[in-house]
Amino acid sequence: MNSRRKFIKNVAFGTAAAAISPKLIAKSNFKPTGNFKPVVVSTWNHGLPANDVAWKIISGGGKAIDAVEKGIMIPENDPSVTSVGYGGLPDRDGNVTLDACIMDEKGNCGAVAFLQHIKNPISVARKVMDDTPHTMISGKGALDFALSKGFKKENLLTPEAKKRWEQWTKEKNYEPIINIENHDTIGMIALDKNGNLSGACTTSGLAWKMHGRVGDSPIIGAGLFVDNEVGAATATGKGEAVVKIAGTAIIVEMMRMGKSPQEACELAIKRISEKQSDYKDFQVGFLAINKKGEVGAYSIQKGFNYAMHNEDGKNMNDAPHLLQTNVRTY
Ligand code: SD4
Repeated sequence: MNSRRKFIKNVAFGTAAAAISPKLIAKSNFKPTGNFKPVVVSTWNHGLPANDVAWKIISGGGKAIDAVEKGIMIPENDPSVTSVGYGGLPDRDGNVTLDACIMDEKGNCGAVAFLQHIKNPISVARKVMDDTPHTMISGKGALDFALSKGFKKENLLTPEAKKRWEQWTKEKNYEPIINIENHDTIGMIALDKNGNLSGACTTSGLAWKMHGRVGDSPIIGAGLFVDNEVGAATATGKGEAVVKIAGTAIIVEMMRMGKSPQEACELAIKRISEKQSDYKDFQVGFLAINKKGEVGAYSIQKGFNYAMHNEDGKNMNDAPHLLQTNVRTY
């Protein structure tokens, strides 16, 4: 190697070494061993019945990836949950279009976006992960794929959701309201008895959205991210805001660098508030766990809650939030 190239190589190495402190390198190799404290957490009230199913699998020694898939199917199948699966509120043209993703302890992932007529998009996402070389399939391709895998084509627009859409078409006032229109996505993350982390996220997205709009929920690194060495995170709220900061990816990276799940969620919300000047007008909530089974949650506005189930039992928890008073009243 000539001396100039050698010099450049040394300078480049020196710069990289200076940029990454030994402390951070040590933290990034953080690998807790043994004695895992299994836990499952999910966004919002419908997380409780979803967690019941997931916890049964985990407490019986099952895998986190199966727990999150089966758990999340509960709100997908529930017509009273109006922002997930069957019964989800439609887009502005009256179509129910669904987004979902799933990620396992090996870093495998699968997602579907803009999927119509299939009640359990999370299971289609699982098939994308397990049976294809791809990570995301969308629209008609996702529907064709689901049908080829034996999923049933169904009408997902319930009479109640149709009524609400017809009501909306009278005014066509598209203004997502904090904690009402934005509140139903389920993100679930879990740690099983073998210390493996997995996560899943599923939604019908923002009510009355533009036809074809895809939010954060099916996007790995936005609505969901899992790294089995470190932790997992999921998001709810205005997807565009989450996508703009790669929300869950940065939370997991902050945990890798030594932040607790709570600190990491707070820093991600802070990032939104620093970069997005209209942050007071919408809601975003993050939920995270680490390999030690510690949990963190934080949102912009008041009102975000999450369900937790571990060996001590199950409960609902209100997340702390950035703004002390909601800007909107309703
Ligand atoms: C989206 N993040 O499509 C979803 C909506 C949501 O709770 O989370 N609702 O933007």
